[in-house]
Amino acid sequence: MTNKVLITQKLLDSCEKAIFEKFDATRLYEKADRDAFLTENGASFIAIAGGNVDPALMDRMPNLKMISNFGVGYDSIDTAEAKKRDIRVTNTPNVLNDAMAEITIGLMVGLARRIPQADQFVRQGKWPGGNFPLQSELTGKTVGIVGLGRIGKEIAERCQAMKMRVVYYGRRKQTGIPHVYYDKLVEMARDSDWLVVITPGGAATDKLVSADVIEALGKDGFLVNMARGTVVDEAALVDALVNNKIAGAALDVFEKEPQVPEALFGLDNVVLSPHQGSATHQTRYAMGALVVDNLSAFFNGDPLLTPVV
Ligand code: 8YV
Repeated sequence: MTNKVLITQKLLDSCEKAIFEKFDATRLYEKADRDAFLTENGASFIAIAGGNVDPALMDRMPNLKMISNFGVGYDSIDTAEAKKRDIRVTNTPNVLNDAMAEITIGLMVGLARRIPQADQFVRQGKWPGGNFPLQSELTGKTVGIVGLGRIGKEIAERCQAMKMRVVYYGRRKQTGIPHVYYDKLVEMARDSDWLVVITPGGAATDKLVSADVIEALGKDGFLVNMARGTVVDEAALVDALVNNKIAGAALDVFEKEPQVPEALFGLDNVVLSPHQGSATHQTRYAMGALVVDNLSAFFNGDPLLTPVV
């Protein structure tokens, strides 16, 4: 078997470098005419590094046996179709848990204590004219975590360090978890001061945070989305923020990245972040290494390190 790898999206430099050193690699994303390239060469590739793999791309790559995704979320890969075709899929879990949890707390504090606005207040020379308005704080508040998975648990631990009460919503109650479980998201939203969304994206969670959930969170509630833009009904969220139906939102992800609803730009009750949950040197390096290690395991015939299919 050859070790031809097709890179479907721009990856971290160190990751691409290692892929080129270890395998016979090609960057699909650089090809001016991808269609023509795939017609001529698609059948020669055994593996993909990166995401954005739909059945149409699989059709063009009849010998594809493995997809090594850069990211814990693999909603850009049709895994059901991959399974049908005996294509293995791996992701990059765990190595990003701490970075994700860290920025989640940062965005929460930024939103509650209005750090971006306070910075502007000082820079714009407004301080001598009077003090910055008082803010809210996390201490003593209830945070509802939507998706208490590996990252969710790290966020929960840090929220407890902020002296918050943690509750959670998920498909099922987990054993050995001390936090109160809700099987209805609307009810958890009603009982929470903060809602932190950190559940996988994809069809199963599409608009899970619906207009009803946002309404239940209420005018004193804050929403934080660290998952995927698709998990929240973005139009309903924008409406709630514009009309002060909730207190505020911190958003790291959006429905149509890198496009962000312009209606958010002028709002004072939002903190916006360009999908940078895992974007630190050390975490992205570790994610890249895992992408490469999964490819190596596959080509060596060893068990995959972090398979999802
Ligand atoms: C990355 C992510 O932004 O891991 C994920 O699922 O969303 C992020 O860590 C993304 O995968 C980089 O392409």
